[in-house]
Amino acid sequence: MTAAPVLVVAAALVDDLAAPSALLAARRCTPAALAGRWEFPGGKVEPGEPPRDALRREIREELGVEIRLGAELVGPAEGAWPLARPYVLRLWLAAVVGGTPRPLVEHDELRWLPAGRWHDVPWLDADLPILTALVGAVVPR
Ligand code: 9L3
Ligand code: MG
Repeated sequence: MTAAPVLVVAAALVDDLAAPSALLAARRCTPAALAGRWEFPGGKVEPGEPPRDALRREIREELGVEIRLGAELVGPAEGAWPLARPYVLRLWLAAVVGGTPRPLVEHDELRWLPAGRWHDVPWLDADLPILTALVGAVVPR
Protein backbone atom coordinates (compact mmCIF):
# COMPACT_ATOMS: atom_id res chain seq x y z
CA MET A 1 0.00 0.00 0.00
CA THR A 2 1.24 3.51 -0.82
CA ALA A 3 0.89 6.26 1.77
CA ALA A 4 -1.22 9.25 0.73
CA PRO A 5 0.90 12.13 -0.61
CA VAL A 6 1.90 14.80 1.91
CA LEU A 7 1.80 18.29 0.39
CA VAL A 8 4.79 20.58 0.91
CA VAL A 9 4.61 24.19 -0.29
CA ALA A 10 7.63 26.33 -1.10
CA ALA A 11 8.49 29.81 -2.36
CA ALA A 12 10.75 30.97 -5.17
CA LEU A 13 11.42 34.34 -3.54
CA VAL A 14 12.53 36.84 -6.14
CA ASP A 15 13.50 40.48 -5.89
CA ASP A 16 10.83 41.61 -8.35
CA LEU A 17 7.78 39.56 -9.35
CA ALA A 18 7.35 41.49 -12.60
CA ALA A 19 10.99 41.11 -13.65
CA PRO A 20 12.80 38.52 -11.51
CA SER A 21 16.54 38.97 -11.27
CA ALA A 22 17.70 37.64 -7.89
CA LEU A 23 16.43 34.39 -6.31
CA LEU A 24 16.64 33.56 -2.61
CA ALA A 25 18.18 30.18 -1.77
CA ALA A 26 18.13 28.80 1.78
CA ARG A 27 20.71 26.35 3.15
CA ARG A 28 19.23 23.63 5.35
CA CYS A 29 20.88 22.73 8.64
CA THR A 30 18.36 19.99 9.51
CA PRO A 31 17.78 17.07 9.19
CA ALA A 32 21.37 15.81 8.98
CA ALA A 33 20.71 14.05 5.65
CA LEU A 34 19.78 17.39 3.99
CA ALA A 35 22.17 19.70 5.91
CA GLY A 36 24.36 21.86 3.70
CA ARG A 37 22.06 21.61 0.68
CA TRP A 38 20.05 24.59 -0.58
CA GLU A 39 16.32 24.73 -1.17
CA PHE A 40 13.26 26.80 -1.86
CA PRO A 41 12.08 27.57 1.70
CA GLY A 42 8.73 26.20 2.80
CA GLY A 43 7.21 23.21 4.53
CA LYS A 44 4.28 20.93 5.13
CA VAL A 45 0.67 22.00 4.78
CA GLU A 46 -1.38 21.31 7.90
CA PRO A 47 -4.66 19.36 7.65
CA GLY A 48 -7.40 21.62 6.32
CA GLU A 49 -5.02 24.52 5.70
CA PRO A 50 -5.25 26.25 2.30
CA PRO A 51 -1.87 25.76 0.56
CA ARG A 52 -1.24 29.49 -0.03
CA ASP A 53 -1.97 30.25 3.63
CA ALA A 54 0.41 27.45 4.61
CA LEU A 55 3.14 28.98 2.45
CA ARG A 56 2.74 32.43 4.01
CA ARG A 57 2.83 30.79 7.46
CA GLU A 58 5.91 28.70 6.68
CA ILE A 59 7.85 31.67 5.33
CA ARG A 60 6.86 33.77 8.35
CA GLU A 61 8.10 30.98 10.66
CA GLU A 62 11.27 30.11 8.75
CA LEU A 63 12.42 33.52 7.51
CA GLY A 64 10.46 36.05 9.58
CA VAL A 65 8.98 37.92 6.62
CA GLU A 66 5.61 38.60 5.00
CA ILE A 67 5.33 37.68 1.34
CA ARG A 68 3.11 38.35 -1.64
CA LEU A 69 2.49 35.35 -3.86
CA GLY A 70 2.86 35.46 -7.61
CA ALA A 71 2.28 32.72 -10.17
CA GLU A 72 2.54 29.04 -9.36
CA LEU A 73 5.14 26.98 -11.21
CA VAL A 74 2.86 24.08 -12.01
CA GLY A 75 4.50 20.66 -11.77
CA PRO A 76 4.06 17.48 -13.80
CA ALA A 77 2.32 15.27 -11.20
CA GLU A 78 -1.24 16.60 -10.92
CA GLY A 79 0.25 20.07 -10.68
CA ALA A 80 2.84 19.16 -8.07
CA TRP A 81 6.55 18.30 -8.15
CA PRO A 82 7.50 14.86 -6.82
CA LEU A 83 9.85 14.72 -3.82
CA ALA A 84 10.95 11.61 -1.90
CA ARG A 85 7.75 9.75 -1.02
CA PRO A 86 5.35 10.57 0.55
CA TYR A 87 6.05 14.24 -0.16
CA VAL A 88 5.00 16.27 -3.19
CA LEU A 89 5.75 19.97 -3.58
CA ARG A 90 3.89 22.97 -4.98
CA LEU A 91 5.93 26.12 -5.66
CA TRP A 92 4.92 29.76 -6.07
CA LEU A 93 6.91 32.77 -7.10
CA ALA A 94 6.82 35.27 -4.25
CA ALA A 95 8.22 38.61 -3.15
CA VAL A 96 9.03 39.93 0.31
CA VAL A 97 6.65 42.71 1.31
CA GLY A 98 7.59 43.07 4.99
CA GLY A 99 10.84 42.52 6.84
CA THR A 100 14.24 41.13 5.95
CA PRO A 101 14.63 37.36 5.54
CA ARG A 102 16.71 35.65 8.24
CA PRO A 103 17.37 31.94 8.79
CA LEU A 104 15.29 31.33 11.93
CA VAL A 105 14.40 27.65 12.12
CA GLU A 106 15.90 25.06 9.79
CA HIS A 107 18.37 27.06 7.71
CA ASP A 108 21.78 28.45 8.62
CA GLU A 109 22.37 30.69 5.61
CA LEU A 110 20.36 32.59 3.01
CA ARG A 111 21.73 33.86 -0.26
CA TRP A 112 20.29 36.07 -3.00
CA LEU A 113 21.55 34.48 -6.20
CA PRO A 114 21.89 37.02 -9.01
CA ALA A 115 20.54 36.47 -12.53
CA GLY A 116 22.49 33.80 -14.37
CA ARG A 117 23.83 32.34 -11.09
CA TRP A 118 20.75 30.51 -9.80
CA HIS A 119 22.51 27.14 -10.09
CA ASP A 120 25.59 28.29 -8.16
CA VAL A 121 24.81 26.51 -4.87
CA PRO A 122 24.32 22.79 -4.23
CA TRP A 123 20.54 22.51 -4.28
CA LEU A 124 18.65 19.56 -2.84
CA ASP A 125 18.41 16.86 -5.49
CA ALA A 126 14.62 17.13 -5.33
CA ASP A 127 14.67 20.90 -5.95
CA LEU A 128 17.02 20.84 -8.95
CA PRO A 129 14.46 19.89 -11.63
CA ILE A 130 12.14 22.52 -10.19
CA LEU A 131 14.89 25.13 -10.41
CA THR A 132 15.59 24.16 -14.01
CA ALA A 133 11.91 24.55 -14.88
CA LEU A 134 11.82 27.89 -13.05
CA VAL A 135 14.77 29.21 -15.05
CA GLY A 136 12.92 28.25 -18.23
CA ALA A 137 9.68 29.83 -17.07
CA VAL A 138 10.86 33.24 -15.87
CA VAL A 139 12.62 35.76 -18.02
CA PRO A 140 15.47 37.21 -16.00
CA ARG A 141 16.86 40.64 -16.80
N1 9L3 B 1 11.57 19.54 0.86
C1 9L3 B 1 12.21 19.59 -0.34
N2 9L3 B 1 12.38 20.75 -0.97
C2 9L3 B 1 11.89 21.91 -0.43
C3 9L3 B 1 11.21 21.87 0.82
C4 9L3 B 1 10.68 23.12 1.45
C5 9L3 B 1 11.06 20.64 1.44
N3 9L3 B 1 12.07 23.07 -1.12
C6 9L3 B 1 11.45 18.25 1.55
C7 9L3 B 1 12.36 18.17 2.76
C8 9L3 B 1 11.59 17.34 3.73
C9 9L3 B 1 10.12 17.56 3.37
O1 9L3 B 1 10.12 18.11 2.05
O2 9L3 B 1 11.89 15.97 3.50
C10 9L3 B 1 9.37 18.46 4.34
O3 9L3 B 1 9.96 19.75 4.37
P1 9L3 B 1 10.18 20.58 5.74
O4 9L3 B 1 8.84 20.63 6.42
O5 9L3 B 1 11.21 19.80 6.53
O6 9L3 B 1 10.70 21.91 5.29
MG1 MG C 1 10.74 23.87 5.89
